[in-house]
Amino acid sequence: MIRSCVTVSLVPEARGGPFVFWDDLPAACRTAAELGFDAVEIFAPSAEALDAAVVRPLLAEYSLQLAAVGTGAGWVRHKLQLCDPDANARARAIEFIRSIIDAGAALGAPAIIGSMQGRWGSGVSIETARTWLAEAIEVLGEHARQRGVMLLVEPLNRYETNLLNTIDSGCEFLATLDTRNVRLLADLFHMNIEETSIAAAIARGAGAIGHVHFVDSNRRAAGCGHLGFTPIAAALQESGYEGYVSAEALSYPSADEAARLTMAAYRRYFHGERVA
Ligand code: LER
Ligand code: MN
Repeated sequence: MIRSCVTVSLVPEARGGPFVFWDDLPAACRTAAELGFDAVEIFAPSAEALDAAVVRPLLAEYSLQLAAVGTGAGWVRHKLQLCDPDANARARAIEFIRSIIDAGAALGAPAIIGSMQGRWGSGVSIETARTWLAEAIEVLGEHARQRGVMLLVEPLNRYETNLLNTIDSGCEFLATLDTRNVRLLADLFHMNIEETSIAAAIARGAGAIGHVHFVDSNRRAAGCGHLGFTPIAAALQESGYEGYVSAEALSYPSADEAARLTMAAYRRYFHGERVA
């Protein structure tokens, strides 16, 4: 069964970014639970912000799962990324991601590598960047496996990376790895920029997709842009996808309204319900 999830950012530097709830994890969990979400996804500033002693009781209080944790704070706060020309900076990027993997794993959640994949350029060739990215994901994928969770790698649109932009490029990348512990994150916003057909890309990525960012063409809540969700939902269901569709959307017109609209779209497209 495909389950519902909503994002919470605890990263002040990410303000204005595509997250539904902000800053207050207990309040976000309360609203998510009231609206019927199965899980939350946390964009945390550091591993310390994911302290299991604090987060686990909160999730239990509201009967929520933790679907995933983001690592992008390594980029937005510390300008770390896996293809930095400086070997020390690459090592720090790996350490930051490892710390988030550990914190997420203690709560049963996989970590996401999106913006931390970095980019080639500034003296780094595309071949070198691909080699560094593969070496890092190999090590981090196995690290996650030892902690009992998957690792998620997210293709991003061309304005955010020049490495992994499509589900096909993600599948080709995974095929070069020895580790089998890495899955792709299919973000419908990025896909709406890069894919010829979102539904066809999902079908080709069957089995490789481990998480979905459920959002519309303009990064507002699903149903508030021009994506056609009927074929997208059908492709996910027909591909046997059983993970979360997680609202990584702008808190527009407000956080509560974006969450409410996402839940209505989730019920409509994944459960066939007609909800306002
Ligand atoms: C960034 O655009 C994004 O989609 C995030 O999920 C990755 O850091
Ligand atoms: Mn995303």
